[in-house]
Amino acid sequence: MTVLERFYEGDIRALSRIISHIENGREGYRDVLSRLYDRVGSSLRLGITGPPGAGKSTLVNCLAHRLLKQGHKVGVVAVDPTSPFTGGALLGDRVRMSDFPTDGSFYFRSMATRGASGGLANATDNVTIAYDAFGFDVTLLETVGVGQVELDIVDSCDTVAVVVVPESGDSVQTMKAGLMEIADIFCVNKSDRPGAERIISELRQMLKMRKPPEDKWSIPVVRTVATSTDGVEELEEAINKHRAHMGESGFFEKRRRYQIRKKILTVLRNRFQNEFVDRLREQGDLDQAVDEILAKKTNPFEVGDNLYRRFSA
Ligand SMILES: Nc1nc2c(ncn2[C@@H]2O[C@H](COP(=O)(O)OP(=O)(O)OP(=O)(O)O)[C@@H](O)[C@H]2O)c(=O)[nH]1
Ligand SMILES: [Mg+2]
Repeated sequence: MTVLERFYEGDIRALSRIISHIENGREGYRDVLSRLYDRVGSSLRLGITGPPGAGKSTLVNCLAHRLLKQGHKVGVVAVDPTSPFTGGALLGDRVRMSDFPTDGSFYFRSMATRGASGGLANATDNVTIAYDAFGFDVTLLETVGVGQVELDIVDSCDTVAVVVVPESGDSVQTMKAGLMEIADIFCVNKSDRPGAERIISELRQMLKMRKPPEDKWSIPVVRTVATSTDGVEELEEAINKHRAHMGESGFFEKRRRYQIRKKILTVLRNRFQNEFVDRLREQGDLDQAVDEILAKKTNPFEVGDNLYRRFSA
């Protein structure tokens, strides 16, 4: 049996191999993705983002267990571009992989920063395509909420929960503007710690003051203690409510359409990058151009224009 056939039969090892294949951009990976995409349904993508150590992994762990118990099939992707380590440690110290089923209903992957073909956000998105095609109906994406890559990642989520903690010191005013804008739900985790009330009321105040969003969703603030699972049920309810609201208001489809458009552009951008710039680099045209620029015969802009014209002819 081919790997793809085993994948279709629900073999977790085949899923793992296919993801590596795609992630490393090995030969034929686009065809693989294209075939997988035929099986993509409307698996829910849920982003959990927030500062380092906020309890994201612990929350993801709680949510995954709840969803599995309800009969869902769950894929998890953890993205941590700031960490040189990938692997077991990412799910947090309280999370044991052995607690999860190995019957094909659960899979966890952490994304390596380097070697991800087409950039980290794109590689992460490709993993969610593989999950969806594999039959996972929920994908949980954990990212540290800083920087453009993370914002790009959560951009491909249907619902985004932003996790904040009392002791983070970032009072709401100093919170990264980007984080504010991507939240569909605020989760105040570690609310067993002092300062939880303050941050909750600051968030509520801030939400009251902002102008009503286009989709008319009123962003809830949920308090959790992930380590004791307190409030996780409420977090899940908030997620379900958001999903229902998105569906009823037509914004779910709108978001999906936006995501697909973005994907097409990413695919195109990668092809140009790979097949245009990389080919140039290989052909050594650049060395010659550098010589000419150093000899003051031309400049990078003129060279760029000329090469572009040659390759797009
Ligand atoms: N007191 C308390 N501790 C918590 C809570 N949730 C998580 N923790 C602890 O906080 C630490 C970090 O939790 P993680 O779940 O690994 O946090 P994270 O946001 O995934 O961390 P990174 O992935 O490293 O950014 C762990 O020691 C958890 O046990 C909570 O609600 N209350
Ligand atoms: Mg984590």
